[in-house]
Amino acid sequence: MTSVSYMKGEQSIFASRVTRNASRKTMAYKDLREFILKLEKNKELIRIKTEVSPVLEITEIADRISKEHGPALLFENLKGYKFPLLINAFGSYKRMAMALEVNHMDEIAKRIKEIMKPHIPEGFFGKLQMLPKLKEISDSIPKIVSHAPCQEIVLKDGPMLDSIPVLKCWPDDGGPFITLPLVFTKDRETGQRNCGMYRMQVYDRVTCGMHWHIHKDGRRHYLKYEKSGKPMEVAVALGGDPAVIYAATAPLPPDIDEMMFAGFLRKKPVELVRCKTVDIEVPAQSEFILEGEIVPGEVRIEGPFGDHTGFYSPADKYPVMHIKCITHRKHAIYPATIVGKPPMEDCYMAKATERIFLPMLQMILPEIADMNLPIEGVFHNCAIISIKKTYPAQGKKIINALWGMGQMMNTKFIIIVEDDTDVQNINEVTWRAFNNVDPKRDFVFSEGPLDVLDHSASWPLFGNKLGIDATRKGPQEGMQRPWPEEIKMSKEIKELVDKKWKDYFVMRDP
Ligand SMILES: Cc1cc2nc3c(=O)[nH]c(=O)nc-3n(C[C@H](O)[C@H](O)[C@H](O)COP(=O)(O)O)c2cc1C
Ligand SMILES: [Mn+2]
Repeated sequence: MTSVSYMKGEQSIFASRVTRNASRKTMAYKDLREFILKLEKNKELIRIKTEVSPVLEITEIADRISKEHGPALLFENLKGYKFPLLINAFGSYKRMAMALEVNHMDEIAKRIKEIMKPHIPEGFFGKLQMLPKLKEISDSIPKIVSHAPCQEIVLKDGPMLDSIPVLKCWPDDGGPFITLPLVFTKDRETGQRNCGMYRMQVYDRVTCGMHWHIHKDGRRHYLKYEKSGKPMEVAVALGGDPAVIYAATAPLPPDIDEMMFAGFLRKKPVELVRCKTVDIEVPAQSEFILEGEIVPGEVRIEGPFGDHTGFYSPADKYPVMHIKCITHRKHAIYPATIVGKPPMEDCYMAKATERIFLPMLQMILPEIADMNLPIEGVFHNCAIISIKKTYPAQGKKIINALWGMGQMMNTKFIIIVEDDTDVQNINEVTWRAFNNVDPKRDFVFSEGPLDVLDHSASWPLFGNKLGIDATRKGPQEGMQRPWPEEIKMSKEIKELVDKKWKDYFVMRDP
C-alpha cells in the first residue's frame, strides 16, 4: 500500500451502509455504531472486505496506517470469525475530537473550569444562572435501564472468548490480548464503581489475565477482596459510545465514577444495565459484555506484551478472570487497538487527557499556564510545563508538587519553562532548556514510584527522576549576575520592514 492509496476515496469504499441519519450534530452518540457512521460519513473510516487474520496481520496494517496518519479501519472479513473488528477509531486529533464531539479539547477544559468555579448564587437571577451548571451535573448521573442491546445474545457455554477475534498484536506477545476493555469493579466496602482500561490476555475460551497496574483503582478494589478472601465480581464492556470508552482511560481521582465523567463529556447520562450473572452495572449500549470473577490470590503469568513504550513489557504475575457469561449485541462489532512505537492510536487518547486535565492541575497549582506531554515520552516519561513565575524556586516547587499528584507521580522527567514559552513547540523548549540551565543549580534529582512500563530503572516501579528548572533565575536563587535580555527587534523597525517588505524583493533589472 502506498502512503496515499487509502485517501483516493473510491466511492465504493465509502458506499453508504448508513441506515440512520448520521448527520446530527451535537447529540451524544448512542453507541459505537453511530460513531462508526459518523467517521464513515466524514471519510475517516474504511471498511476492509479482504480476508485478514487477527494474528499479527491486522497489527501490521494498523501500524502502517497509524504512521501515515490514516483513517479508522473496520475489518469485515476475519479469518475464522464472524464478528467485524474496528481499530484506529481514536487514532488522530480529528477523530479524538469527533469522539468527544468538540472542535478542540480545550472546549471540555473550559466546561470543567466553569464547573469548578465556586459560585454562591444571590437572589432569583443568580439561581437562574446556576441552572445550566446544575444541568451539567444532572446530565452526568448514569441512568439504570432494565433492557439493553448488549444483552440481546447470551452465551454461557459453547463458543465464548474463542468466538471473538482477539488480536495477537506482536510476534513475541504471550498470547492474544483484549486491548480496549472497560473493566468494571466495585469497592466491596462502599459499593463505589470503578471503570478502568486494563488489557486482558486471553488464556482460553473462559479465562483471561487482568493487567491492572499496582497504582490503579481496579487493583485497589482487588486488594480489599484479597484481604477478605471473597471472590471478586468483574464485568468487562467492549465497545459503546466513544466518550464512555475514553472515560475508562482518564486518570480520574479514586472514587470519581468514570460513568459520571462520561455523562459529563457526552452531555447526556450513560445508560447502565445490571449484568446477567454478577452484581455490576455496565453500559447498556456496549457491543460485548464479559461477566465473571477473580479468585483472590490466584495469579498467572501475563505477557510479554509489545507495549506503548515501543518495547515489550516483560511477563509478570497478574490476577486471573474466570468468565461465566458473555452477552453481546446482534451483529456485534469488536473494538480493538494496538500499541507500539509511537505514534499509535492511544497517543491521541492521552493527548486528549493532557488538555482535559490541565484545569484540574491548575486548580491546585494556579501558576501553571500550559502542559505538553510529548508523545515520544509515552506520557509517564516526560512533562513540559510552563508557569507564571512570581517567586524564587517556584519552578522547583512545581516539580515537587507534580511528583506528588495522581498519576503524574510516575513522571520521570519534568521540564519547567515560563509562560512566554510555547510548551507545544519543542524547538523553543529545548532552546530555553539548553541555554537557561545551570545543571548543578537547576536540576532536581529525586527518586520515587515509576510506571511499571519504565524499563530503564534498576528495579521495577521505583527509580530516579529528574526535574529541570529552565525558568529565568534571580539572585535569591543563587544567580550572581543579571539575567540577560532576550533579543527582540524594536516595534518601529518591524513596522517599517513590514511596510517595505514587498518592495525589497521586487525583481528589478540589474
Ligand atoms: C489502550 C490502553 C491500554 C491500557 N492498558 C493498561 C493496562 O494494561 N494496565 C493499566 O493499569 N493501565 C492501562 N492503561 C491506562 C489506564 O487505562 C488509565 O491509567 C486509567 O486511568 C486507569 O483507570 P483507574 O484510574 O480507574 O485505575 C491503558 C490505557 C490505554 C489507552
Ligand atoms: Mn478510577
